[in-house]
Amino acid sequence: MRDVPELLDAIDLVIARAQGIVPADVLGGAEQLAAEIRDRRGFLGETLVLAIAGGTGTGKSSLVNALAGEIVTSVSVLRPHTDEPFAVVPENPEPAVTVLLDTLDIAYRHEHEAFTRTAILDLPDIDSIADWHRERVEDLIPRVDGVIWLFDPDKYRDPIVHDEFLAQLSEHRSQFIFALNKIDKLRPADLQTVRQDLLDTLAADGYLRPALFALAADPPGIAPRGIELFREHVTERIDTKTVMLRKVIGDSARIVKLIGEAAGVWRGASVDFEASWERVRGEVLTGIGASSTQADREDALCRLEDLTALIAVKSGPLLGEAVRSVADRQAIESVVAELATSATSADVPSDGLWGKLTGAEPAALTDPRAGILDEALGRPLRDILWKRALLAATVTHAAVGAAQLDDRIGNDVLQTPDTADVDHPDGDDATKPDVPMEATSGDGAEISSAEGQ
Ligand SMILES: Nc1nc2c(ncn2[C@@H]2O[C@H](COP(=O)(O)OP(=O)(O)OP(=O)(O)O)[C@@H](O)[C@H]2O)c(=O)[nH]1
Ligand SMILES: [Mg+2]
Repeated sequence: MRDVPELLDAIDLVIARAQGIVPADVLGGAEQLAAEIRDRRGFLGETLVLAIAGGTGTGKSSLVNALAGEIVTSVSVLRPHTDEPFAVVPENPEPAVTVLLDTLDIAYRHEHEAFTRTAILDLPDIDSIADWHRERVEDLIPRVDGVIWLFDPDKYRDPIVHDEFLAQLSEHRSQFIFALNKIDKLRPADLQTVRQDLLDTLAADGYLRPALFALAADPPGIAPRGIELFREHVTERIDTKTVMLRKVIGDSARIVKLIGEAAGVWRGASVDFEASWERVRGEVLTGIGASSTQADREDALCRLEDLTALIAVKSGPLLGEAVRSVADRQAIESVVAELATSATSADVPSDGLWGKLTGAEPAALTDPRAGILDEALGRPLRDILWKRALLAATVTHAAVGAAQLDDRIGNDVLQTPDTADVDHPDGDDATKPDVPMEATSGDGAEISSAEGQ
C-alpha cells in the first residue's frame, strides 16, 4: 500500500463488495465513517502540502527559494512575475503528491532535497492575474494542509486582499499561516507598529491570534531572516499531521474490521467448500445407485442438506439466506430424484487407479451424474461463495495495507515497509492504529499564536 489515499480507495472497494453480504446497518455505519475520513480537510498523503499566496511582489517565490536554501524558482522585480503555478516537492514524491499536482494542473514541479516531507505550491499573485479568483483559492484550501499568506510592508492593508479574499475565507482560518515579508525595509520600531496593525486588520477579517511570522526572504545583500523559526513551525505541522494520519489509518482499519467481522471473513474466509463438496458429492453418488432404496435416497438428501446448512451458517446472515434459497429442500429433493432416475448399473463405483493416485472419491470423477449435481447445486453455491471470497481478499488487502502504512508512518516515513510479518487480518497489526492523541485542531479551531520576530 503506497499511501493513505490508496488505502481510502481500498476501503471504498471493501464497502462496495460488502453490499449484499453485510447487513445494511453495519454497512451504513462504515459508509459514514469512510465519508468522515474523506471530508477531513487537508492533503491525505504523508507530505505536508502548503500553498503560498499573496499579492504580487510580496516575495512568494523568494520564500520558496529561502526555504530551499537556493534558487529554485525565479524571482523578479518585474511584476507580476510568476504567472504559472509552480511546486517544489520532495525527491521521489509519494504518488498522491503527483496526483494532487495533476488535478490542480500544476505542470512545473521541482524535486528538492531540502523538502523531505513538505511540498510548497508557489501560486501566481492574486491581485493582478485575472483568473485567480477567490473560488480557486477556496477550492484549493481543503486539498492542502495550509496556506501561507504573504504580505509586504507596503501593501499589507490592501483592501482587495482583506475584503475580497481573507474576510471571505475566514471559516478556513485554521489553514492559514501569515507572514510579513521584507522586514528589512522596516526600522525595528516600525516593525512592531506594522505587525500590530496587521494583526488588528486580520482580527477584523476574522482571524484572531493567527500564526504570524516576520520574515526577510530575500533582503538585498544580507542573509534571510526569520526562516528558521518558520521552518520550525512547518516541522511542528508535519508532526501534527502524522498524528492525524495515524488516526485516519486507525479509523480505516476499524472500518475494515467492522465489515470483515460482519461478513464472517475476519478470521479466515474459507468455508472449505471444495473439499466438503467433493466428499459429499462422492457419498451421494455412491449412495444413489441403480439398486438404491428409499433409505439411501433419504440419506443422500440429508447429506446435501447438512452441507448446505453448514455453508449457510458459515456464510453469515445475508449470504446464508442466498445459500438456503438456491439449495432449498425442493431443489435438493429434485436433484436427488434426478440422480436416482438416471442411475444405471454402470454407475457402480470402481476403485480405479485414479482414485488411488488422487485419494479422491472415484465415483465423483467417473460418474456422469456428477455433472447433474454440480449444475444443480455446486455451481450456484460456488457463485455465492465467490462473492464472499472476493470480499475476504479485499478486506485482507485493506487491513494489511493499513497495518503497513501505520508501521511506516509511525516509525520512519522513509523506511521501506517490511511486510513479512503482516499476513492476515487476524493479526493485531490491523487494529493497532489506535492513537493516544486526538487529531489536529478541528474545524474553525484557533491555532496558537506563533509569531516570528
Ligand atoms: N528588500 C527585500 N526584498 C525582497 C524580499 N523578498 C523578496 N524581495 C524582492 O521582492 C521582489 C519580488 O519577489 P518575488 O519573490 O518575485 O515575489 P512574488 O510574490 O513571487 O511575485 P509574483 O511572482 O509576481 O507573484 C524581488 O525583487 C525580490 O528580490 C525581502 O525580504 N526584502
Ligand atoms: Mg513569484
